[in-house]
Amino acid sequence: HIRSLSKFEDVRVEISSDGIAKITIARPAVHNAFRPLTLLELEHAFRYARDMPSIRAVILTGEGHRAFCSGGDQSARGHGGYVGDDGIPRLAVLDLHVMMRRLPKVVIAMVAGYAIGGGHILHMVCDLTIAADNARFGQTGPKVGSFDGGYGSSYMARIVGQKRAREIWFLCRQYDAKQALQMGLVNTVVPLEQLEIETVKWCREILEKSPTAIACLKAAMNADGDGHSGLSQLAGEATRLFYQSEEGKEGKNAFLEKRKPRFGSFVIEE
Ligand code: 2NE
Repeated sequence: HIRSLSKFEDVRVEISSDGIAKITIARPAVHNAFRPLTLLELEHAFRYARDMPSIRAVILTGEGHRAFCSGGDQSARGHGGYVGDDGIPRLAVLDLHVMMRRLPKVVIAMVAGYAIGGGHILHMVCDLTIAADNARFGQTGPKVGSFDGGYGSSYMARIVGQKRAREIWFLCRQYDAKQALQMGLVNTVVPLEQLEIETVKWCREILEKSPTAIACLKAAMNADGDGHSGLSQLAGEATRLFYQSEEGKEGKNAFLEKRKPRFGSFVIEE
């Protein structure tokens, strides 16, 4: 895992000693637009963050101060999707959204400069967004022949309301950090030079809290919007806790020891 992370071309992963993973999209020449390789590396990075128990919070950001992310790299856009080295057109960013929502840890978008198009949706899918005062937000899909009808539309409408979401998509305007704060698109706005300090401060406050409570709350807040998949995420948290109980272990041990399980002593406490 660690070796493969260090070989990344488009994404940088840094991990602090207190358990914060900082994932940076590093393509500043194109305002951190993502190509298929970028998404593959982001998937690996988020999987790593999920699997490492020592990682408790994740920051997603873009390199430099000019952009968080400008969405899909239009030069990689082919017939039916974005085409990487294997020649297969994909919309892999949609899978990344699901992965970020299913990560049982808090993901914070740290946004300086443009969060535009698919880059805007990436920050929205994060649990929290800390914006610098130079941040600019917006969609471009109807201008550049694209749209995101998944989280990019319905989840956006849940955040900002139906009228605003329709305005954002149908007019393709840009909004500054103050407007984004008023719409509830971001959690706070800070001067650019304070951005990383403030984001780390939020992470450290989260690190002091119960990881299980946070994982369950995230799953609960996703559950209504994500249908069966959301319920499965929430129920998965319950299963994970059950596996850790003596009752859960008795079932497994009885099977492996080829005997009847002894559940008689377990009671459901009110
Ligand atoms: C972000 C924005 C508004 C910034 O404008 P400006 O004027 O400050 O910068 P400029 O000159 O446009 O960009 C700097 C360089 O980055 C490249 C530009 O082509 C330019 O390159 P050079 O001319 O210096 O060589 N660049 C910027 N964004 C890029 C991109 N997305 N792909 C490839 N190259 C890009 C302005 O740059 C802008 O509007 N960018 C395009 C935003 C956009 O339309 N993104 C795609 C939306 S669709 C999407 O993301 C998507 C989806 O909707 C559904 C599924 C999957 C993806």
